[in-house]
Amino acid sequence: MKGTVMRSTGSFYDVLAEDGKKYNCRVRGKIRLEGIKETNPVAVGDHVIMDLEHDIGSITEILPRTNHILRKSVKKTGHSHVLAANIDQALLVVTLALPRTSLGFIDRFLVSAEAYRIPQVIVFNKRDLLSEEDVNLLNEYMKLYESIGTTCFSISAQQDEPEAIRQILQNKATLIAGHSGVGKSTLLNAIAPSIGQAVGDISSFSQKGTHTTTFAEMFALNDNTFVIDTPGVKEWGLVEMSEQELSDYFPEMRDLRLDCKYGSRCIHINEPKCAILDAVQNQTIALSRYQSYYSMVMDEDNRK
Ligand SMILES: Nc1nc2c(ncn2[C@@H]2O[C@H](COP(=O)(O)OP(=O)(O)OP(=O)(O)O)[C@@H](O)[C@H]2O)c(=O)[nH]1
Ligand SMILES: [Mg+2]
Ligand SMILES: [Zn+2]
Repeated sequence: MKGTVMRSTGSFYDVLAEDGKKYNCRVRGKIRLEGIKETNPVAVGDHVIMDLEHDIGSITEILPRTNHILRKSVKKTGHSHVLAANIDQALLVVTLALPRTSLGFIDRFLVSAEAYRIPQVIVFNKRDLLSEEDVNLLNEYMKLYESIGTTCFSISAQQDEPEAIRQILQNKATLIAGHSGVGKSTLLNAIAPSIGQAVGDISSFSQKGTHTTTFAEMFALNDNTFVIDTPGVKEWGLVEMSEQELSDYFPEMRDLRLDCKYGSRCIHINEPKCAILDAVQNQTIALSRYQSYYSMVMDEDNRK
């Protein structure tokens, strides 16, 4: 029988099978997708084949993935963790305060998703907590990200009816990501109360966040609409990519870089007649975006 992995605890998997029922499964034997060196062989969102014996399932095969999104292991073992597979869209929840999400973090996330050709959405949450000054900053950020083609929303998941966000989720499998405490689970509960995810307690909630959600879990909103709630991440390790490749994943650099004097060999750091550096100079490329680019190029850990 075919099914989709809805939840993984590392050794057990909840699989939503073709018959519409959920089964608790284990992995039988050694199954690995070819060329994958991740710590978890089976990820949320995977389409699998399972055998059923007395209501207990065993996953015997992982069907080919259309994509997967990785998070580098915290320990630098060279292994990565597959956060989810077969996703159509990645929605990043961010907050300007409590906790603060940096632009560097946002950019790393966008680049990771772009590298897998997964369309991105940013939700700026906790609008109710913002001062007038913060709102100005928020508007600036939204303008910046909309200008590079990212869909942005600003809401209070606690107070608003998130109808517009509900709409963009329709008929897709969407990964919900972001730091711990930004309100990912709160947002999903507002979108569909039946999800009933636990939400961080305000009294125990520190600025650092306390990891209320501990496993990635997929929920079906209807037959074709799925959302994946994930535990908060502190940092995104990038997929390994070459220096030349990186600017391909910045939409505002992608086309411009063809005009650099050194063409595809230019890494836009200090080369003469660099179209990217010129664009930063005349502010067609935002300085914050270039700074993110620069720190990623300089980050040895990401090099192939
Ligand atoms: N003021 C305000 N608080 C919010 C809003 N959304 C969420 N919160 C609060 O923020 C805290 C964290 O919310 P969660 O939904 O648990 O955050 P999370 O992103 O799922 O966190 P992890 O599961 O740890 O990754 C809770 O106390 C929520 O009540 C909002 O729009 N405004
Ligand atoms: Mg959560
Ligand atoms: Zn250049």
